[in-house]
Amino acid sequence: MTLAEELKGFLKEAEAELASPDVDVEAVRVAFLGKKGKITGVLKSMKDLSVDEKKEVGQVGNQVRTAIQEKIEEKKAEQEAKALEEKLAAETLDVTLPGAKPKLGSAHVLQQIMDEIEAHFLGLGYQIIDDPTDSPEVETDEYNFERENLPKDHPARDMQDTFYITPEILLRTQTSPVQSRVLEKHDFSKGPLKMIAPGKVYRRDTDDATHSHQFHQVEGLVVGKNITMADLKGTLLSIMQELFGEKHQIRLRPSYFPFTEPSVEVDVSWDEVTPDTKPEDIKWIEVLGAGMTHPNVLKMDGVDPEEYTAFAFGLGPDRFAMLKYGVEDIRQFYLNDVRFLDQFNERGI
Ligand code: FA5
Repeated sequence: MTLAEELKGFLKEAEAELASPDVDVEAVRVAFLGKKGKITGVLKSMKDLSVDEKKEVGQVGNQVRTAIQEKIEEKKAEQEAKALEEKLAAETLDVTLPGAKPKLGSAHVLQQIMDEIEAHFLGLGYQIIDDPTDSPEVETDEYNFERENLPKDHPARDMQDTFYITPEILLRTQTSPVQSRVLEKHDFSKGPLKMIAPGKVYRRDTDDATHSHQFHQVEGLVVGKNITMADLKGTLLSIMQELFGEKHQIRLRPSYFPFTEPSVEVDVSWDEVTPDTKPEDIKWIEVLGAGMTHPNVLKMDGVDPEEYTAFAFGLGPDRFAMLKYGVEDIRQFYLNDVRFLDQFNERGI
């Protein structure tokens, strides 16, 4: 067999090997075209041939090399296409599978309670005062204390120590100063004043399970003609039943605030009260302070106490949220632990 014939035989051999679907294309390339491959081997053995023969074998060698090269490329493309097809078939995308849900946040539980309180009072025709001009968190001693009938030497100031910026400017301890800021501007020719003021307040209280140095209050004030304790009681009963349920009752207990006279503390029944409930079985929880606005406070705000009477209350939404949801430590509201906050996610996610 001449070298040329041998070379042509390699093409047949390579074609036969490449015919198998799973052939290792690279191995075929190395075997035929590699440095130590069959074609190189034949070409190396040409040295004893005549010039014409060398020329012929050289040409055949190149043709066979190119032909095998092409066959290999074809096979490679065929194998890649097949692999892609198989991969696509195996990785079928199920478009009916549910997508990945993004985690949505929700209003903080304290904000939810405040929103409920606001919605209730809006329904009763109250104005909501939350503009920082009328409801500043950085307050003056005058509005926070003096206008609330708490002059500088008043012993009741000890109950509400705060953070001072200067001796006359402080972080407000209560939302009561908003009463004076709004009342002094109120035009009674347009009707009585009915307002609530929700907001943050600060006290130098030591943090514990039921006290925080920063918490929330919602102040309420109604000033008009013939406003009585009965109006106060009905109003407080309505908000308590809104928050805790129709069957809960409230109880007013005498108390003391320098800016109201008489003053009361309000308890709400822990459980529902039915006509069969014995009074001694009711468990009462204290939730807020309230009373009939002191004549001195009305006078300081430019209102004649002979003509107008008023009631006021100060709710603590943090304590409400604790009662409503059975939260045992007020500090939980401020730690920003999402696992805790998620329980109150109004979207239920
Ligand atoms: C007052 O702050 C009065 N200004 C309320 C008031 C307004 C009375 C109008 C009469 C007329 P008191 O200090 O009791 O009152 O606070 C009111 C409510 O705020 C409490 O019932 C309680 O719910 C909440 N509260 C008071 N201190 C804290 C505290 N450190 N942490 C969390 N909540 C508190």
